[in-house]
Amino acid sequence: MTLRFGVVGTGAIGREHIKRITNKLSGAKVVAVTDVNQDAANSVVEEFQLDAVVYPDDKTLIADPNVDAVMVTSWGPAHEATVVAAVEAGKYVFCEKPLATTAEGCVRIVNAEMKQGKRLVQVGFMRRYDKGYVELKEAIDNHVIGEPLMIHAVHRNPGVGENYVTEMAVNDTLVHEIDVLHWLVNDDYKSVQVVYPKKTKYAHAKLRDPQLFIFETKGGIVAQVEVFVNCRYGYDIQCEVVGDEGVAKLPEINSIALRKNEMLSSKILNDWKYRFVDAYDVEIQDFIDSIAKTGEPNGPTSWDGYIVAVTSDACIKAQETGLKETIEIPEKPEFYK
Ligand code: NAI
Ligand code: ISE
Repeated sequence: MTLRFGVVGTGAIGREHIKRITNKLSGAKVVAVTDVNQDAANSVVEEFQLDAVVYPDDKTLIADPNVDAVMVTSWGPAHEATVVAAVEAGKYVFCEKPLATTAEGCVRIVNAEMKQGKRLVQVGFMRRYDKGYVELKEAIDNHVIGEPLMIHAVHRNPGVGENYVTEMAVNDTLVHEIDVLHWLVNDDYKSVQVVYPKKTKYAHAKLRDPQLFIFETKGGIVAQVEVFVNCRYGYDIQCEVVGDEGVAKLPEINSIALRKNEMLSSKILNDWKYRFVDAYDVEIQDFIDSIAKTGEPNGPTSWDGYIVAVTSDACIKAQETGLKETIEIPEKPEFYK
């Protein structure tokens, strides 16, 4: 069986995913695309020589009987409407983060999916497919480091545009840690506090940068996450879990150690598309394969997307108040267990 994708949003990551589905992965092809910028949609068909229809909008794309699965790679605020419409039409959905920009929006998606009676949606939390995070989780699950006590994590981007404001450190960037850290340690968040260190001279007026998020889980683990999106030197993701029997740390990326000019150096990447290239491949291949095998996607669910949205709301409140804010994680429905 070939899974036929319709792609909504042919910007940066939309093009990356179209490229990997077309040139690298197996069991799927892109048969339809749309973008509010029709030139972008047309150019992607030309660039990757796709045998695909260019639709004027998501509604007409979803209605195409040749589209089995909708890939949502438009801007975050547009995700909810497309995902709900696709689920109501009974289509599979691979949605990039965030699932929706509000917790209420995620609830509407969860309800629409439960009404269909089977899992249709996978959210693009690709770190769960990254080799380093998978090894870290195995070490934790196998009690190699004993009981996890603390997590130190770093999420650094070289720079951001003028449209990236303080809240986006949560909705656009921290969302990856919100999802992956509680998954790593099998625990739920209880509270969050935000501390603003001295501001970098490279951040514009509407952006506090860097920011430090301090989470506490129900089990008592403290996770501190630095988000620094104007670090200049590269794209740098770090994660260290401290246990009572040892410490496990995300490996550095594979690179030769260069000895030259009285220096010992190794490479640092500069973009998410390179740092997580393998993880994106594996996550989308898993989406394709599990639908072929079981009729349902197997990766992060709409419920996971909802939990991230609930946690993000508390983080944004904590950004505003400077106080320790409670995170109320709702009970998971049987459907998602
Ligand atoms: P982008 O701005 O490069 O591309 C978004 C595209 O969507 C644009 O071409 C825009 O015209 C189109 N679009 C917007 N609203 C639309 C609508 N209603 N219908 C059809 N097309 C629409 O943005 P980028 O970087 O590709 O991000 C897209 C999504 O992917 C975002 O939600 C972002 O958070 C997520 N993302 C995830 C990453 C990850 O590491 N998992 C990395 C980068 C982005
Ligand atoms: C981007 O949208 C991503 O999802 C990247 O993984 C993240 O590092 C970056 O901060 C976001 O802007």
